[in-house]
Amino acid sequence: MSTTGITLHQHSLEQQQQNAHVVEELPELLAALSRAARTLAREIRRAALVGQLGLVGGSNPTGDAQKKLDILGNTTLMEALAETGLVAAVVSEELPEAMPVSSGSAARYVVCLDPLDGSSNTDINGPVGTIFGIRRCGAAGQSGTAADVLGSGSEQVASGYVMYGPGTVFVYTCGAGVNGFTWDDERGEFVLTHPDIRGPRQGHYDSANLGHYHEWHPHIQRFIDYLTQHDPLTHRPYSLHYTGALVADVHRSLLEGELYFYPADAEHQQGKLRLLYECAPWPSSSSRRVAASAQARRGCSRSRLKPCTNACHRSSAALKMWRCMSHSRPTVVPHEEAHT
Ligand code: FBP
Repeated sequence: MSTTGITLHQHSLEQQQQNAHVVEELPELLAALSRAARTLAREIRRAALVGQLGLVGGSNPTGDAQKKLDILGNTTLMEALAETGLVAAVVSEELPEAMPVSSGSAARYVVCLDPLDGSSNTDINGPVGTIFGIRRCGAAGQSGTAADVLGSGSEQVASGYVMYGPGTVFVYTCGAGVNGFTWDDERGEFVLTHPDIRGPRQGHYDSANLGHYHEWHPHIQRFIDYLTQHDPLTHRPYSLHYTGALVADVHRSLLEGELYFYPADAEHQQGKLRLLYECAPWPSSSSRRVAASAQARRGCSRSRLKPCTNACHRSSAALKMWRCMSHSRPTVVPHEEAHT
C-alpha cells in the first residue's frame, strides 16, 4: 500500500514559504541529509553481507572505538552536504575539529553531526541513528570555525535526527513544530507519517544506563529510587527502556513520553553526551530549558559558551531530559529539587 502523504521535500518547501524565520536553503539542506540517510539505511541493512560490521581499529576524538559504519556514515553525510555548496564546515563526532567543506558566498551554514549514533548497536542489528543541527556561519564566504557553533542551541536554524530501525524515520524541526517522515520504498521518498508531534503530557518510561547507578550523584540515585517506587497516582514505577541508542530512546520519548538521562559517572566526569551533536539538536525550539541547565551547571552563560581547547566535542551531563520536541513543556525535576 503506497501512501499519498506529503513528502519531506514538499513539507520543507511549505515550511520555508509559510514561516519568515525559516531560511530559504532549508529544503536543499534537508534534501541532502535525506539522500545521505537513504544511502546509510541501505548500507546499514546490508552491512553484514559486505563486511561493513566491526571496528576500524582507531578511535574518535572523544575516545570511542570507531566502527566501520561510523566512518561510512561520516563520509556519506559529508559528501551529500558538500554537493550543496551551502555548507562552510561540518563538526562531526568522527572528526577532531570543524572540517571546512565549501567556500564561497553561498556557503553560509555549519552542520553539527553525530553520523551514527548508538554505534554499539551496529553489530547486533540494533537501532542506530543520525543526529544533525544546522547553524548559520558568522560571516558568509569564510569557512566555518568552531566559533560559529558555540552559541545557544536556540540559534540553530533546523535540527533533527534519522532513526534506522525496522523502518527509517526522518524527524526535523525548524522552529515551527516537529514532524516525522517514514521512508517509503515504493515512492522512493520520505513521507509524512507523524505530523506535528506532541509528546504525551505524562510518560512512564525512563531510560538510562543503570549500570552506573552507584557512581551517580546521591540526588540522582534518590531520583531513580523515586521513579522505581510503586505509586499508581504518579504513574510509578516507571519502566526502564534503554536501547543503547540515544536516537531510539528520544524517539520513544517524543511519541510515548520518557525521561532519558546520562549523568556524570566515574568514566564520564562530564556525562557522555556531546553538547553540539548529541544534546543541542534535540528540540531546538523547546530545548532552551535543557541547554540552559546544561550550560548553567558548567557556569557558562547561556548566550555564548566560552571557547575552549576542543569546544567541538564538549560533553554535558544531561540530567534534565527532553520529553518532547513539541512546544508543550517537558516534565523535569526542578533544578532546586534535584539538589536538595
Ligand atoms: P555514540 O554511539 O554516537 O557514541 O553515542 C552515544 C551513545 O551510544 C548513545 O547513543 C547511547 O544512549 C549511549 O551512548 C550509550 O552509552 P552506554 O553504552 O555507556 O550506556
